[in-house]
Amino acid sequence: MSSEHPDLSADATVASPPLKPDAKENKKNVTVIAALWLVLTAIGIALSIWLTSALLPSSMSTEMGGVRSTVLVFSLAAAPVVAFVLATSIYSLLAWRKAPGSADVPPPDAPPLRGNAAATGIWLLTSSVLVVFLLVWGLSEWSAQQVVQPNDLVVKVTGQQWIWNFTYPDAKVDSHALVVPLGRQVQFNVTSLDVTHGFWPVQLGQQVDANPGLVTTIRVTPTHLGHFVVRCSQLCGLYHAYMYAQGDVVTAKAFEQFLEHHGASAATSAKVALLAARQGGQ
Ligand SMILES: [Cu+2]
Repeated sequence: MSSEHPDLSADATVASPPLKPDAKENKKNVTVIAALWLVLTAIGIALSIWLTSALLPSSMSTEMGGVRSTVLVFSLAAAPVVAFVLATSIYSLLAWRKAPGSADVPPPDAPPLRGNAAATGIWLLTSSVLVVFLLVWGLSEWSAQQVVQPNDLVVKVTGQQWIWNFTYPDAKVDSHALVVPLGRQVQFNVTSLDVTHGFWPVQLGQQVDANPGLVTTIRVTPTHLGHFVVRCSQLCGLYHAYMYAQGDVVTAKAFEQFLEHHGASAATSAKVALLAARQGGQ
């Protein structure tokens, strides 16, 4: 036993004074970690740009554009921080692990951070700048989404197990598909007939709970023609996963035809769609 294990009874390692860190060795450590940090930051930036584009739903509204740019900016801001943690961790694991058969003598420690004004100052300043920047960005995005446009189109959204119903009160039209005109702000008044559901028109970039006995409002301004998906984002029972509806962003003319097709009079359809035409430039 004693030949295989070092004799710790004498406690020579602990008792001996700490070794002075080698200045040259420290410089090498800092240089390698900095190089590793730069490489990992570059990878993090590339991944942020690629994954934001590849994984997030496409943007079909002003709000979804804001969501995508916010995720991108937050990922870019996080990339150097994550890279720094990874660079120091990876280097520590590789450079300072105990080699097989080597003595149980720990390597000399670097100078302590306590009392190191430069290191703590940079740490504090970087954290503060990052937090304030992200706070200001988040608040300005949030306030931009609170702006109410004149002549917005009101759509009442009602969830029930396990379908969505969309009502256009101005045209007195009901539909199981959500059709909205391009370029005109839509105000969704969201509620539920039974349990809590989650109204989530995915590519429009907004999401809100549909609560029984309560009306919650969100707004979007569609910017692209095409299909989108309406999903339920709250677990609402057995067929929750199948609670989705088709959504379409259409021109003002097509919106008028949709209203007419669903029972609105020609005059009413034209009146509601003309508002869309005036504001959306269709
Ligand atoms: Cu659900």
